Amino acid sequence: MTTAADPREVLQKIDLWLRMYRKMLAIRLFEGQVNELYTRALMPGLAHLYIGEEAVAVGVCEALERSDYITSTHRGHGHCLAKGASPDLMFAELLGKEAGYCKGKGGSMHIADPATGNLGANAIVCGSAGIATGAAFSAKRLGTNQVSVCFFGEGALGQGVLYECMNLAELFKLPVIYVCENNLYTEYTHYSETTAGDIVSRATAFGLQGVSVDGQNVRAVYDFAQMLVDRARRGAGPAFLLRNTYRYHGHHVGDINREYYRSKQEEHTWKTERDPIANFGKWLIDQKIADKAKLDAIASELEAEMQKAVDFAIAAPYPSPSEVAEDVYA
Ligand SMILES: Cc1ncc(C[n+]2csc(CCOP(=O)(O)OP(=O)(O)O)c2C)c(N)n1
Repeated sequence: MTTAADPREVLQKIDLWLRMYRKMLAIRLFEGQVNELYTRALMPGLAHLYIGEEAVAVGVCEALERSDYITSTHRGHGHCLAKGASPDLMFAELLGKEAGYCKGKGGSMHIADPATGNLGANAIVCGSAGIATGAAFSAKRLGTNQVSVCFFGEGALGQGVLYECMNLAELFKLPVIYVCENNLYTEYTHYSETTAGDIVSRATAFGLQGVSVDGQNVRAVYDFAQMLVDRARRGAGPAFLLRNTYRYHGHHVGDINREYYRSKQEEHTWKTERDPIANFGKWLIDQKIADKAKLDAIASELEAEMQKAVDFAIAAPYPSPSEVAEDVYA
């Protein structure tokens, strides 16, 4: 492998890379179980799978401290797990159980976990931009040195609130990073049909630092995220990070027949040539950081962990009907 001068730095990097591999795989296996729970009619409602996009959440969250903030979207399981949420409590939330992160009253699109700095998923497209920006504002005013990351899909580029937030963030030099996950489709429409011009220029026009990165390459995502997080922590202001990525499944778990808006060939190419986990695994093996047996052992461990978490959630009790109106603010 290519080495840095200091052996401790090399070891730290190896730990980081193996951790990122493990986390990406954990998200993929978690999501596979979600699809299974939906198919077996064990999960009420729908879920929006993040499979294919794992490198974005993991690369960004690895650059954050536990106390840093994130806000998430309707496609948020990957963000929650990458920031440190427990799969068992997430499955419990998805199944509407009392043990879930929101006592089973939020479900897939409303998972929040203040202990890991996760201020919440949000079913409203771009609904969390104001929350992430407000969190950065409070961090700056209180001098806590925290950074805030706002994850959103490219569909959110059509929401005016994003531009109000970026304008304010730049004026106040807030420690916030807007992470746009461009997975090419806003529901069933290719983004080129809804989004004019260059995406990053929309942020640089306000003076934000803007960067575009291959969202399928976790090392690149991490490196750029770390640079922007350090910059924000130093007080140099907000940034916009565009990640080009792809969702393998439909817009939601029920979106099975997709050929009227994208081809099977396109899906096949992304899955076979650009898969973030397979390609990173190959790289780890090429660099002799891990061998196939080690990666297989990680997979077996995670599969068992996810199965245990699902079993926990299935067996967990529902909240009592008498508290149906408790903890509900809308
Ligand atoms: C304000 C608002 N408008 C419309 C919707 C319906 N809706 C749910 S997800 C979605 C598409 C979001 O696309 P994108 O932001 O690119 O995220 P992706 O699903 O690709 O991750 C839409 C239009 C919504 N939830 N909120």
